[in-house]
Amino acid sequence: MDGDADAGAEYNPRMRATTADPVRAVLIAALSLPLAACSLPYVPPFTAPPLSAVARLSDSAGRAVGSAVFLQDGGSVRILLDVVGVAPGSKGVHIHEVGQCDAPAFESAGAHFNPDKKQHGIGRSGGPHAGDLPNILVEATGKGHLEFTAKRATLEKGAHSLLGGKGTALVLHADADDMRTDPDGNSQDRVACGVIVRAR
Ligand SMILES: [Cu+2]
Ligand SMILES: [Zn+2]
Repeated sequence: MDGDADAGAEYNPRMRATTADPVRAVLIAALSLPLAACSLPYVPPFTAPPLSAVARLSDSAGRAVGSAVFLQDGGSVRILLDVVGVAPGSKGVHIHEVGQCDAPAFESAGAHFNPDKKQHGIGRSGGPHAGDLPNILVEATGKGHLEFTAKRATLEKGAHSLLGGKGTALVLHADADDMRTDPDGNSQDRVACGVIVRAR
């Protein structure tokens, strides 16, 4: 187990001004917020930070087009996704069941993360997949932001863990997810992908 002193140094707020890494900046900012579900606030070095993970998304040409932070929030996972340089519009985004992003088609990421063998689509009877997320709206500037709490996922151990077995990946699609068509909401091509990895 890592020493608490190390954890305190790693998340020292004074580092915020010097970091140039957007994932790290978002993570540090997020960890600085009080998390309602936590019984104790994160006070380095006295209490441990919540479990966290990150994904850096690359498109089919290998260009970096976004990043996501995953924070354990009680029995759920809070997800904060930012994309840049993406074609505008509403786009499907899901957690897929294999932590492997082989360009250009990203088929290596497999199907949607679905440990409970449900049907696809948020709000659909018989659904959703644990990896189903709302669509992200990408503005004309090519930027988009999504925040969502995945209630059927965890960063802890178990069948719903995003960090177990073959791992998982966050995948952005070309089109919107209709939230009713199996298996992928008719969201078309996989345009970007990032393996979800533990942040520390
Ligand atoms: Cu997908
Ligand atoms: Zn799905």
